[in-house]
Amino acid sequence: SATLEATAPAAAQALDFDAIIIGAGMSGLYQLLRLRELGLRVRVFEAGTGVGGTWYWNRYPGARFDSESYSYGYSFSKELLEEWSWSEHFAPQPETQRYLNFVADKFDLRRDIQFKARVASAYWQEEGRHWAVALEDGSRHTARFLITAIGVLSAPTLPRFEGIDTFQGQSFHTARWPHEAVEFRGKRVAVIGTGATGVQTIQEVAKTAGHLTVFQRTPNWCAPLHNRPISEAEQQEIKAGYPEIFRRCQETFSCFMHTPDPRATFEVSKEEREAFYETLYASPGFGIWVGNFRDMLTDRAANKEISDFVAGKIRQRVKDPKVAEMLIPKNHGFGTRRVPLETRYYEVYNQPNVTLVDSKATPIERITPTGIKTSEAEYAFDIIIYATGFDAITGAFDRIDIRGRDGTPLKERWAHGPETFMGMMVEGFPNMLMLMGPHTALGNIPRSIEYNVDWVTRLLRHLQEKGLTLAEARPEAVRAWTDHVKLVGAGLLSSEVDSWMTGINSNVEGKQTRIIARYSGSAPEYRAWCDAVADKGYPDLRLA
Ligand code: N01
Repeated sequence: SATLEATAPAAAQALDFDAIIIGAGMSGLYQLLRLRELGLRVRVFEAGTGVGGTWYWNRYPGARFDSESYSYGYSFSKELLEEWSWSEHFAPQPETQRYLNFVADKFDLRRDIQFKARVASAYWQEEGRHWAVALEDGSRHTARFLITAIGVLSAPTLPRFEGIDTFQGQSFHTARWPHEAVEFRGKRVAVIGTGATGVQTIQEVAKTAGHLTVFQRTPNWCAPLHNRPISEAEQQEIKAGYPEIFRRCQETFSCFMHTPDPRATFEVSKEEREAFYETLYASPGFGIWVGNFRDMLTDRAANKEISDFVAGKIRQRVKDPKVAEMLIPKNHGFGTRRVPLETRYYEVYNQPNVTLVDSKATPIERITPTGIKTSEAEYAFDIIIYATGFDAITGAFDRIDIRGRDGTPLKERWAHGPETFMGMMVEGFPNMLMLMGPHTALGNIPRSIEYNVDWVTRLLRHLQEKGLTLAEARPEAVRAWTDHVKLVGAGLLSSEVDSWMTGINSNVEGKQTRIIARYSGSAPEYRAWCDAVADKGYPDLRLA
């Protein structure tokens, strides 16, 4: 019939590729490798000049892991695990970039990656069942499947300050840092923003800057990283222990090596509680955030206990009591936003070459040719660093003109918040698979990436084996998943706080209303949902 005609798939060989992957970060690289194993013709389009995604772009001073290096790398290849040695428990960005280049070389990935290729649009073609992808350079490419590997924090945002283009010194967004070294010695430097990025930048720049002025709008609760080099003995232990490390990451709530303590805060005595907090504060990594008492992020009184403890630490570490108070968050509890991990961050504010400015009390009014003007004073700078974050989770999607069936823009489909099936599929956007899309489990992200890539690969193998060419989430499945995501997000103290995790970005129009943008249930629970869908033969998808 005419209807059947109109939706008949194009012959595979008439399409440029079987799959187009957008992005050559950790998701895109691994997905390319897996799809090659299916014998598919794959092309990766990458905007940068090299592989690595987040670790390619974020070259700002002090950038490093907050996850243990050996829990963060890929787990899929024994050989790779054997060959690569991390030098520090929390590796610095240049090392991670080297690692991802090593992976790209080892698996000969570059021959299917086109660099300096930013995707401008992707339109679903119902007739022919494929995606038509256009790059910014005007070239066009077709593929049966479109796989987005565009990251969660990849669309950087600058403040909408007047005069931002008039500044005559050097200025950088941390996620668009130049490939050449920037010299701070003797310079007057401003950092705007005190999220995880700002904290890492500040503690590094403060070492050499002539004078550093930090513009803080909202203080965050930070905790010590306790990084150190990996000794030869530890290296051997780590390599022998990989199966155990990754087994543990599979079992924990958010794929870190740390997992919540099964006890509730007030089940233990005050002394025991304090001792536990002290131990966590003295331990490396995210233990104090994701290995704390199980009710820390749901019970207000429990959250106040740990917040008071960390506030006490800040008061001990910062000499000027007025500055210490400025650094203690007042509008949200510990852990309800992403906890930046730090190395002598608070001590920076005891240095004579560092000034903290409260840019909530005295807002930045404009950028001038020579510096920054607040409601109270004018400052002269040689360098301004914008550590102002990202249009998170949906931002990278919004920057591509993606249109599904009937030409519906994805942005429009998600106007009131994302609706997905398991964070990987969207109804009305057939054959589009998202890696780390909205409503997936975040946590220790590479663990989620590997899982999602494997799930997508299994689906594509299924289609291949059955001779099918279309997969689309059914509307009722999308509704069920979206409701589930909302349910597990309800009751979390973090859902009541403005942050990129709740979809807030003061610099982006339309991002002033909190949404549930991520999946906040446990990773094992997430995997159980997704596995069940595949095990049952994909009843939640329309396959054709
Ligand atoms: O971004 P952010 P980030 N005027 O959004 C301020 C991951 N990460 O790049 O809080 C003045 O957290 C803004 O102020 P406020 C990690 O998941 C990982 O730091 O909105 N200030 C805030 O202080 C992290 O959570 C690692 O009031 C303005 C800051 O800029 C995520 O990336 C390392 C402003 C933005 O903080 C994002 O972190 C680093 C304005 N107009 C990051 N606009 C590792 O694991 C924004 N701000 C290694």
